[in-house]
Amino acid sequence: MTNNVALEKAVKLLGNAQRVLVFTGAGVSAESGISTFRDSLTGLWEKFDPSQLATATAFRNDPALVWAWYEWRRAQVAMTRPNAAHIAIAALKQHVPELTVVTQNVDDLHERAGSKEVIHLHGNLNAPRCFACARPYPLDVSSLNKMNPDYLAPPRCHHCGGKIRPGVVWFGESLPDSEIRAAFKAAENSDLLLSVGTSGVVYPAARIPEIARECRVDIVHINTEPADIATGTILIGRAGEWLPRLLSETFGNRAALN
Ligand code: BV8
Ligand code: ZN
Repeated sequence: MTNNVALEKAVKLLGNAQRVLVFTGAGVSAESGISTFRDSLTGLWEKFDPSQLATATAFRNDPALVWAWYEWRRAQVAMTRPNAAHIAIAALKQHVPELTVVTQNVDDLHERAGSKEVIHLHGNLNAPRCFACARPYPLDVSSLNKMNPDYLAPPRCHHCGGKIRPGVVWFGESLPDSEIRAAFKAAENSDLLLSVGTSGVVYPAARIPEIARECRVDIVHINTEPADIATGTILIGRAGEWLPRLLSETFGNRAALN
């Protein structure tokens, strides 16, 4: 299916949709300059495999290395801006009766583009907590290291002296119950799933398009690569290009601006 045929189909689906679920992965933040997991991490982190760093074991073994990686990522996010894809997703709210945004990303770019009540399945970089007593730790932006530290001892909990860890869900950790339930419920009850910039390899988040398919929900994928597992309508290309186009073709020219 060529992109023009796929776009025509997607316009029809979005134009008729009452309950839309947008499900995003690292690809939606790529055009803001945030490295995805699949392409080699830029700069300091080329030599590490992210799934080896995004674990509690890695943090136990080398807390300063893991904390430095997350602080580098937090600085990357703080120094960039939402891109046209985040802005179009936020704008969608004005055009569809019911919109749910579920993300695997740990950045706050959806919120900074204007999306409200974003469901973060894998936590977020701005909510660190104590590794020992789980109390939240107040991180202010000024503590962001703009340099590329490759070694940064994590701060200590004011309450128990435990190491502070990033507020994300690591591999091998359970996802927050209410978030994953809300996401699965939306996947069952929506009439259109827009899956944007995700390779669909990480579970249980990757169940979302599967549940949608099992419940006969129409699915539109937007991805720079033709994901072979994808079924439904596939727009191959950048989310920052195709999402605004999809909205303006469906709702008129200024639709994609929030
Ligand atoms: C758990 C936070 C169990 C941290 C992340 C089956 C069931 C349950 C678990 C498993 C299972 N099979 C395997 C597992 C274990 C594991 C897993 O799924 N492993 C994978 C690797 C096989 N899952 C877990 O460990 C989960 N925990 O299930 O616990 C349990 C049970 C009982 C008791 C205790 C525990 C936890 C998973 C969460 C891990 N945390 N993130 C951090 O960020 O550091 S995952 C992280 O990787 C992201 O959040 C995201 O989810 C994933 C990366 O995927 P994407 O977002 O899709 O990004 P990716 O780079 O892969 O792809 C980008 C895509 O965008 C590409 O397709 C590219 O083509 C496209 N793209 C690029 N540019 C653009 C674009 N598209 C459009 N426009 C562009 N410009
Ligand atoms: Zn503590």
